[in-house]
Amino acid sequence: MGGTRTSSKKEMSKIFHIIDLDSSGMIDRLEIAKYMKNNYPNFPIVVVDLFLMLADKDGNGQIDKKEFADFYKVVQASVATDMDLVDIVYTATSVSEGSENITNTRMVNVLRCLGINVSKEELSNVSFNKEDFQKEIEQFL
Ligand SMILES: [Ca+2]
Repeated sequence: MGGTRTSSKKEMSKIFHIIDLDSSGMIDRLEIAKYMKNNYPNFPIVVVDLFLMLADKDGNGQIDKKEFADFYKVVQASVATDMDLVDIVYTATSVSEGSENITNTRMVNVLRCLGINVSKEELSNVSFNKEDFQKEIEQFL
């Protein structure tokens, strides 16, 4: 197991450097969007934006290696299991949150990123597990 983890970490690092076109040590939306378009044309670009929004705590539009590692986990899982959009969005959100339960504040941000404007008060729950999340999103899509 340890060996596998090391090699996937190395592979991830290699990919990060490929994406980081200007070698700034950070990747921005354009760099990541370009890479995803070339390598994973079916991956929803809205999830790239969503992940940037979730991962980018200081709002400068850049993601670092650690944040990218989380994003890459989502990409790999979605490719391996052929997830649908709602599934990918949920996975991206929960991976970035480090929790399977998503708060309604976060849910509002996720929905906004998908172009859906709702207020916290309009949501039925204060915390969403996967099933709640799917129900809530499907209601708006
Ligand atoms: Ca860069």
